[in-house]
Amino acid sequence: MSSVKRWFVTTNHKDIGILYTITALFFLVLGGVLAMLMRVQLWSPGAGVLSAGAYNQAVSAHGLLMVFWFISPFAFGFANYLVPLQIGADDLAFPRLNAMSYWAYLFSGLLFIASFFQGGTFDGGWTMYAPLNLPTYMPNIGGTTVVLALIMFIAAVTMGSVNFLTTMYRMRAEGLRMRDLPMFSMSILLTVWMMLFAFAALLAALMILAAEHLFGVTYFSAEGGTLLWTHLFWFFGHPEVYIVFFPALGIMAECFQTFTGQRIVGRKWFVLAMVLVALQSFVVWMHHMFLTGINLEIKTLFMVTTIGISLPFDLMVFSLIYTMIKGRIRFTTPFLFSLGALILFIIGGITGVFLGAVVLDYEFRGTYWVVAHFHYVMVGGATGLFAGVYYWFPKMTGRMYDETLGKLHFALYFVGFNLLYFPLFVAWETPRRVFDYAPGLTSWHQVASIGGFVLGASFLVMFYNLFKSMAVGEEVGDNPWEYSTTAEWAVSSPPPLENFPGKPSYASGELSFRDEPELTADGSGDGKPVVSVSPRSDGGVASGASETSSGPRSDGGSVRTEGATAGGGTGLVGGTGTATPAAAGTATTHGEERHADHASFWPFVVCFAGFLTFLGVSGIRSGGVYPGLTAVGAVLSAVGFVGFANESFYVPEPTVAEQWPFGGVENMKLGMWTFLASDVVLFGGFVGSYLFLRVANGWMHWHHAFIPEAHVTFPGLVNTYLLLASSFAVVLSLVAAHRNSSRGVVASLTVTWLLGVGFLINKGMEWQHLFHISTEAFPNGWAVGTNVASSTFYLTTGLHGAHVIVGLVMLLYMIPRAWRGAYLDDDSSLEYFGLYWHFVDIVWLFLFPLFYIL
Ligand SMILES: [Cu+2]
Repeated sequence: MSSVKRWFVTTNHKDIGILYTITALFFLVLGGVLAMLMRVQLWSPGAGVLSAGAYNQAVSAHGLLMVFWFISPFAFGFANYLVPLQIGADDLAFPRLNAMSYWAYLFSGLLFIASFFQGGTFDGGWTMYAPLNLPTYMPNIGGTTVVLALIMFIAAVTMGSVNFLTTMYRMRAEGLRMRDLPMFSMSILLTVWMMLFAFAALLAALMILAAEHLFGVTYFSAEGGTLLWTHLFWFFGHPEVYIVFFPALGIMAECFQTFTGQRIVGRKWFVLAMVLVALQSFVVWMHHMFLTGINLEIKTLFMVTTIGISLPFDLMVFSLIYTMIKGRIRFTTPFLFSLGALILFIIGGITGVFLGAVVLDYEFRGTYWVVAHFHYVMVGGATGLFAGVYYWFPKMTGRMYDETLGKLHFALYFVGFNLLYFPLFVAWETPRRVFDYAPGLTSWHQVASIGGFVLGASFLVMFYNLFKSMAVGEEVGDNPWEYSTTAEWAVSSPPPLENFPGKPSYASGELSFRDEPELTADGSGDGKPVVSVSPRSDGGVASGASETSSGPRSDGGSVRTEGATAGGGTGLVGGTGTATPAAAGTATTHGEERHADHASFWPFVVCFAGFLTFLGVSGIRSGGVYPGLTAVGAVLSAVGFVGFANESFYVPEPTVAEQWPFGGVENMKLGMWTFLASDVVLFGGFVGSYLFLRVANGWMHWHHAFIPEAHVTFPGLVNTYLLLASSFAVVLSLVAAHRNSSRGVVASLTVTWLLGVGFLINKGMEWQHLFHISTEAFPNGWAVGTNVASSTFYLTTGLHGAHVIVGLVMLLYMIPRAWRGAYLDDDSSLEYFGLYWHFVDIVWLFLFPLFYIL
């Protein structure tokens, strides 16, 4: 395969990790250039380098690009590359979905860049507050494109989250308990859990916003609408802080262990604290809304939860500090970046408590105090990720970076960062997001601007170092770090395509590799055993250090054999270190063969088609090339999905793996569960918005003033029966499959399909009728944008209808297959479809009373 083509078709997690990392660095540079433009403008009051409008665009694009397109995808690059290695898996659970996640991410970023050329990009700030985010204040097509780009980005995040959760729960090496996950993998686990729910809430907000731009619905311009936006946004936005920071924390913990030769002190408590923060992050969002009219009792409650979240963080900080005190520090570049991240985070955390307190927040809100605090936390997180760049560079490239240049990068970075942001605490009276300020603050801003340029320049050193080292750096073996212990260091650098020589196992208490009969594509298997043994232990234990190796291992450190009786230990090779490079070589060759038929072009096609479609939709109301683009994109999407669905793509599930607590659940089923969990939050966002707006507009007033007489219960009731009957038909298809009756399966699926189509026809007739009523109160019909009630009705039931349509499309794929006799031996596809279909029905059971009866 040619090397260019390889990157377009790869589904291997390591390749995708590299693609994610490089793409994220590209967006870092883009966001960084915008930031430098801002610092030039702020050199002196009224500098006049940027116009007010251009400054607003620079601020907004910088924030959005850094928060969404740089920092989390950068962490996802490491996660893709390392999590399967750390947990002993061959790849992620759904490799094609993983590739699709990357391409959706890339094309969403390109969509963002396209927005700059559509008369101006989004200029309402990265928090996108209503009503500034509405077309009234942002008539540019570019503003709409950014909303669509974010929606596409969330699609990427959701695919990634579902994939990582399934992988980490179902594909761990034998004997690796959840609590013993290496710190980085643990941090990614918690990150993707938070992502799954937080981004679904943002998706609800953005879908509504897109509908305001494209169909003229009124949510955020209605009574209570601006407050609704802040609720939706910050329910996502606060967890996002930890989504950004957790991967960095995981890398810091790994680096602290490796470069102090000391296991994290109180590892169990550290992990517990992270879990607490992840949970608590969802109940603190209102501290962003202390200046609204929410009553003081609720504000106080949220002050308590907010300041309370600093307690588990204190525990983590002390645990890291004690790890340094107890260990012997080696001041390598990754350690320096980890330590720097810790220092920045401590400053960011302390200054954040000021903002979490209601009274102080009244003073600091909307000032540069917030800017400085926020950057100490977020860029503190980025600092931890740069530790990861240096830490894993030898693993990814097989070569060592230049330590002197690495330290120079750190020195410039750390000095530049503090010169940039510390003065902003002093100059805190500068108003946020404004391109001018009072003359008395000039000198502080000039120091900050100089710091900004030093910080920017420090990356030139990094890029030079990495490029040079990739070519001529000293070659390193498997493990250049004396005390690193996680499993990625037990394989060669860079790792072979299939990761491990044989089956990784922790059953003996240490990492070893089982003989594994090589599987052929159909899974029947036979062939030469691959033997390799490495005397390493799990992540979390820095057993090389004399302090720890002498004492008994406690809690998270030791790996016991939980449920490891499976296989009875046959073929397990003992724990003496006789790693065989030859065996690893065999595995590599073999891996390439197997990898070849694990390539797929369709993820790229589907996401490129999505890019065209979204770009077309952004300007569809303004005509020109846009409607044509939309049509081309839609056709190509259909081709892409059909190609994707019909491609034979074989991913074996591991035969022996640690799968607590999802042992009896197949990967697909767990994937479907986690996806539906995020879908629950999406619908929750829509239903919550409806309830919020209805209360804000008067619960009963809503019915009398906004809804016409013609809106009756009957069509909704008919639809309830149709959907319930269709769910029953899906159950019958499973019964038929058990009875080995393919005609039965076809018949019941067809009935399901017909009932679903009936549902849509009935709904279409109802809508058609409502659109065209002509009464005294609604002379022009009751259309999507007529009022807030019609908006919530059409949009929420429309989202549900779209779910029905997706289900019907799935049926169109399944019915012909059932006709050819599929699903009789293996009815799991019927079951997964059933999960989805029943979910859609259950949602309707909530929507029906809310929108037709109450
Ligand atoms: Cu917050």
